[in-house]
Amino acid sequence: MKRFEGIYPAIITPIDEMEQINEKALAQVIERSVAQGVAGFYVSGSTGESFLLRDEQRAQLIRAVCEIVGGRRDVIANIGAFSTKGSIELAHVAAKSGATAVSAVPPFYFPYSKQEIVQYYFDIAKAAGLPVIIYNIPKMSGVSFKTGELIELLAHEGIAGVKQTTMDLMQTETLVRTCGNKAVFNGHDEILLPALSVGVKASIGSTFSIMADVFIRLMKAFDAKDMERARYLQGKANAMIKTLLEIGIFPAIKGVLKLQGIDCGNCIKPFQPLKTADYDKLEKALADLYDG
Ligand code: NGF
Repeated sequence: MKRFEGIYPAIITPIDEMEQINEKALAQVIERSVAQGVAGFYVSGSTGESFLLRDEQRAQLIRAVCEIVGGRRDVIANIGAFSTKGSIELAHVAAKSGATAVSAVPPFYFPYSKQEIVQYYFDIAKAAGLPVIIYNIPKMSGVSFKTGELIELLAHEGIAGVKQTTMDLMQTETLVRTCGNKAVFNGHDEILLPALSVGVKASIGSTFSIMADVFIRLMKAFDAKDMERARYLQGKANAMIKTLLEIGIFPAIKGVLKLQGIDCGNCIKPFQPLKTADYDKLEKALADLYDG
């Protein structure tokens, strides 16, 4: 079973004024993260505005990320779509493009039974030809897995892990302890340090695209048992995350990237462009992040 360890940016999708994917900016975001030492990338997730992209754009994005990364790092592609068939089609794109694994948000909007959701994952695992990582994000998907349900899903040989975008650290701890050979990813950047303390080894997050260096140093401090330093770095990151959340996490991340010299455009409408006052706040938060 493939082991996943380290920091995985959930990458944004750079777009131009026509809402077409800007592959040049995508390459810049990826190269900067590779240089910072990330373990891999999570593409076409929430941060990538995947549910605002057309199907062919999601396929284009997955292909482009795999091509740019070129096997140097892991690529996990979120292929979760409204239907099982749609998810499997994207999984085939990911497999052909050389992705390391696929991930899938549970089917949402319609109220499915747990049995239908479990079958959705089993169907993907059978068809994908790649390890499958469950995307547990109750706040966005509206699907709340009980811990026992996740354990049951993780027992399937095709399911390689779960991405825990939840503050429920008790659930995360139980999964780490009981599903030994499966990957349990932290999914909330603001609780990376507590997640490490319950045994998590890998984290997928939106803010890693703008400050992977801070989180990589945090993980190193944790491994070196330097808790004071690790807490300091989590605090620094959290002050930035507070500002991002106040402005709106995804538009704000694109705003920071612009300030850092990579213009990724705005978020797809109905998201609205940032205002000058937002950029002022982000500029200050960035300066605070790197002072000392
Ligand atoms: O933005 C959310 C929504 N979660 C992301 C991350 O889990 C999204 C998290 O990094 C992701 O992995 C994806 O793009 O699919 C937060 O933005 C961060 O912790 C700030 O709250 O829950």
